[in-house]
Amino acid sequence: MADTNIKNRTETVLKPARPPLHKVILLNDDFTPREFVVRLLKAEFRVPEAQAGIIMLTAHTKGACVVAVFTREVAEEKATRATDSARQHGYPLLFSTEPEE
Ligand code: TYC
Repeated sequence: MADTNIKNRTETVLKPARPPLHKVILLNDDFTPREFVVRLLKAEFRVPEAQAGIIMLTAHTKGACVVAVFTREVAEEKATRATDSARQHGYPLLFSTEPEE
């Protein structure tokens, strides 16, 4: 008969590791208008008006603020896209990315 004793068997099920997340960070500058920052956060990151205002003010007062977290590729793409959009409007606004601890 086949081995029917299922006692004492162990099985290791390996789950695929979750990809590490990266933060998109909004940096303050002295030139970009507040309203433009809020508009860009809403358009590029789909952040609601109230939250966009809080993120903008946090960056304005503290120097930087985390906007959102994504996989590395998506975070870099969104940061580049948002920064490019600011450049196209003539503003020095900068978004950067860094890995989440
Ligand atoms: N500091 C800018 C001003 O006073 C506004 C601003 C806020 C710019 C946040 C960038 O990430 C920023 N016009």
